[in-house]
Amino acid sequence: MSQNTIFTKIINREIPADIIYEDDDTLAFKDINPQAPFHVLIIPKKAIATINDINDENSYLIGNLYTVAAKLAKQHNFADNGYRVVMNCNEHGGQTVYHIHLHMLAGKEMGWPPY
Ligand code: D5M
Repeated sequence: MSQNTIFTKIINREIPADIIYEDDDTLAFKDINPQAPFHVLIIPKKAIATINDINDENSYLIGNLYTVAAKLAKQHNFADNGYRVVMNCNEHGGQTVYHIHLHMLAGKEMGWPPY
C-alpha cells in the first residue's frame, strides 16, 4: 500500500534535498542524518511502503536501486574499497520513513553486526 511521505515531497521538489542522481524511475539524495562520510538514500519514484510490498509487478524498481548503487559506487570511487547497502523494514528493522529506500553508506570501514 503506497502512501505519501516526506520522500514524495522530495520527489516533487516541494522540500529541498541534495539530489545526486535522477532518472525516470529512481532518485538518490544525501541522507539528512549521515552515518558515514557518504550516505545517500536511493528510492523509487513510485511509493512502495516497505519490503513487504514488493511484488512481481514492482520488483524491477527495486532492482533499479541496486543498479544505481553500482553506478554511484563507480562514480564516487567506492567500488573497490567497498560500501554497504541497507534496507530497513518496519519497526524492528529500524524503518522510520514508509517509502522504500536503499541506504548506501561508504567512505569508511563498516562494523558487523550492525547493531
Ligand atoms: O531511514 C530513513 C532515513 O531518512 C534516515 O536516515 C533519515 C532520512 N531522512 C529523513 N528525512 C529526510 C530528508 N528530508 N532528507 C534526507 N534524508 C532524510 P529509515 O531506514 O527509514 O530509518
